[in-house]
Amino acid sequence: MSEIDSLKAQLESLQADALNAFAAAENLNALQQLRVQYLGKKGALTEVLKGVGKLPPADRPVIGQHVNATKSALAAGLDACETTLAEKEKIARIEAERIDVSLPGRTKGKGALHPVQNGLDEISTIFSQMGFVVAEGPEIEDEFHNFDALNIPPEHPARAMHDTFFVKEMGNGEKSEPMLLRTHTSPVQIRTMKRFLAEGGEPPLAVVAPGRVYRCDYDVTHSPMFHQVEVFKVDRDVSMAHLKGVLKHFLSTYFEKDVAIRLRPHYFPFTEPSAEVDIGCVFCAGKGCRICKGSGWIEVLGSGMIHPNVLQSVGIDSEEFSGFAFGLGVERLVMLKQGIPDLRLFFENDVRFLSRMGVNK
Ligand code: 2NM
Repeated sequence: MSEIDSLKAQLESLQADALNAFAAAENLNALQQLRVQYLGKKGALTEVLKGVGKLPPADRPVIGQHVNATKSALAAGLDACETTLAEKEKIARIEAERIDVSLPGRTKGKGALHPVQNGLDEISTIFSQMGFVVAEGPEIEDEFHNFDALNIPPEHPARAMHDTFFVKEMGNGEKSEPMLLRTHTSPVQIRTMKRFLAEGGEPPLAVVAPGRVYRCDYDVTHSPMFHQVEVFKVDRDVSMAHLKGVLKHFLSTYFEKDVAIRLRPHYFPFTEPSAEVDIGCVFCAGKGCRICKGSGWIEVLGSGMIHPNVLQSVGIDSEEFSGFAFGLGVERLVMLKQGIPDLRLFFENDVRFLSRMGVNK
């Protein structure tokens, strides 16, 4: 065989081997290695080209054409295999990353309003819809606003250490004054009446004061921190009849049904006369059950006509004006409305309770 025929045969068999190898490559990496192996600087084709140099110059262009044709064939084969493999790898990757877009999303748990906070909002809203103005005040109080102004004299049992949390005295030296955590929201009422008058206001004045209060008391039915709403209205000729009307409307709105109410004589230092208020049992409709201890009535709040001393202490003429006032415990009302059996559930922060009783707004 002539030198030129031998080279042609080498090129043909190289091309056949290469195209077979390309087709058999399993992935792009393997194909890249084959590209180097056949077309690289030290590759198989370069090896054949070394033989061309030994040919007589006249034969070189002929074999040159063959070499170029082989080169093109290999490049075309590589490109075709590369396209196929790239497509195959893409499909494999998509398969591996397949997700079920119809699955429900993973959401973060949504927070909810604490049932007591919600009760506080519901109660305040009912009163503001009746025209009472919502007022807030400090939780750390002085003895004047928490006690003296409310006709609670220094020797009154409510001022004893066992009921009130005292905090560090305010001020320095001679002018220091005992400070305490408010035991009710009445000091807010006192502050509001004083501010209203100082700004030149004149009754009528109707205020609802929601907020946290503190008493040194802890058992099954008492928490050292709880929530109160206190309400008052001062005007000319305000009477117990107005008190009863507001209570009846409030309690029927809150419990979402026509509830019976009953006033029983009682004593509070800041009201005279004073009354405790019962509602017809919301569980047995007055027939008598475990919740109302067979009486058919449940005590829900304390009330009365604001004591003349209280009106005078804020500068309201008790000869000209009168007022009703009442105060309620929010936890107790929420327990009755939602059927919550134990006060402590409100403060344990058990997520099972909170997610069941929490309110989404
Ligand atoms: C109660 C019972 C009776 C009351 C009195 C006042 C104020 F400041 F206007 F005089 N606010 N709330 C009051 C009256 C509170 O809670 C059981």
